[in-house]
Amino acid sequence: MSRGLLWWSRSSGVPRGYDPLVAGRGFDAPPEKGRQGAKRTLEGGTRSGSPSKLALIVRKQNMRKSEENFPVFRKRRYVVHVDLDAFFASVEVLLNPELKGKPLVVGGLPHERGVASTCSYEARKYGVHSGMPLRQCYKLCPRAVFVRGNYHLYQAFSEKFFRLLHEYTPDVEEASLDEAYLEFTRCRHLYSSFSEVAKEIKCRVEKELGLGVSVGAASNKILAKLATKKAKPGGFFELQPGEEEEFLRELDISEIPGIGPKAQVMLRLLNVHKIADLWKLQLGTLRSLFGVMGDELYLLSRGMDCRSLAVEGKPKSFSREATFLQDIWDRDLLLAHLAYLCDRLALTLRQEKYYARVIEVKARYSDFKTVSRRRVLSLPVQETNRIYRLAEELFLELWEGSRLALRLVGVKGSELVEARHLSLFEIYSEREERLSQALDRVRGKYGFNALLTVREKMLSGVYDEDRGRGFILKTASLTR
Ligand code: TTP
Ligand code: MG
Repeated sequence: MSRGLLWWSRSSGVPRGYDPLVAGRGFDAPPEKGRQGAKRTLEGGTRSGSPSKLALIVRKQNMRKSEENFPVFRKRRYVVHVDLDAFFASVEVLLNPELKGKPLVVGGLPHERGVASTCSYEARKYGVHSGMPLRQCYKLCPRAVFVRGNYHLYQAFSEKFFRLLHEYTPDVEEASLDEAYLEFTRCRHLYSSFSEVAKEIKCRVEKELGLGVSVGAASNKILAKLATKKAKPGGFFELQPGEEEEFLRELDISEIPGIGPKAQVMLRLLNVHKIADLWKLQLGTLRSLFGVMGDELYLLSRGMDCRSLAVEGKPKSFSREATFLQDIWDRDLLLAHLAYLCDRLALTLRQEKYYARVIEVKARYSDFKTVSRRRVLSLPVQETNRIYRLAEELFLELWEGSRLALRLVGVKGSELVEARHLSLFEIYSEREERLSQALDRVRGKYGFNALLTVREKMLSGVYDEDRGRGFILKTASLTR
């Protein structure tokens, strides 16, 4: 049998060429001689012998990576992962203490379309989870309290959360609205004990934000994140060096970031359910199954992660989208939504001082089919009118042919740049820029909805308004 060659057996669904007897030898393993009976360890070495070549390469890589970022220290990294518990639901409970201890679903009312943004831990006992259609949540837990949610409020809590975290170290990666990695390797001399700092952060978040939080501490990002998962809800878990193998062994493969539902199906067909099962697969097998991702999977499953924190805080994109209360086919009403979302997106771009080089429009039909169109621009944009004109063009291109009812539209600005260089060959007028600046000034003083276009005004009859913040959409997106 040739190693590295893999083809599918129709009868078993298991790749032929995959031999469990050979599995367990790393890609770097020498031919069989002298290897039989040697038990593989997490580090890719053998219990009886020295670490394998792979382990040495990884260690070297780790060292080089950390040298780039932390030139002085060659010791263990110290990474803390912090994640708020049932974030949106916890904010709701904070505002309305009567909800405490009750199953709570955030995202809409039971009869409404759309999905749950999140739910309290009491609701999770019934099988309810984020992303589940609201009607299904209701079926599973009819006595749950359902709330639509207030996204502006969650954003305000999120900002306060990150401000607090930034007090402790300059190396903070804001991974999502309620989740961050903090690295203390660089400022290790400031603290006598890292676990004490991690615990202090946990206490302060609970006290100053009034929200439950879970904290994990380990020597890299993946282990810290998995430690937080173990600590949830409301706990602190620190993974000590040397404990990695035992910690990872029994975890389900779905815990590894990057193993999505499709990959899980494939792995489970190979009888790989736990992370320890994954260790038995050769790198070559993982490569055949997942391409370049196979390498990452091989390392992450062994708790090896040399990724540094994305601390610059530079976002990759900003997007705004809305799921409608009912499917919409009316062209003007669709464009009204699009205009409002573009307006919000443009405002964010200006507030964050970015220009977008790519504008993308997304539409979801009533049958959930999702389509998108994007345009790469030679002149990056942040002006409301420029963004809307482009978005309208893209939207009509993708929608007018079908004229089907839609359940969602969205607009995204990506490939962000901090300054734009005007081209000699580009016709450019400052008018739009000045108009946007004037718009921001008025809105800064009188609130977002103080100035709306006639098109946007159509939404007044559809949604409630928060004069300062705009319309209260059903699923306002807060993605960065
Ligand atoms: P998560 O941190 O994934 O979830 P959570 O904080 O609600 O619960 P956990 O204790 O497991 O961390 O997401 C943070 C918030 O992001 C969540 O409260 C709601 C929002 N969210 C969505 O809107 N849609 C989603 O699909 C998910 C996963 C989260
Ligand atoms: Mg959370």
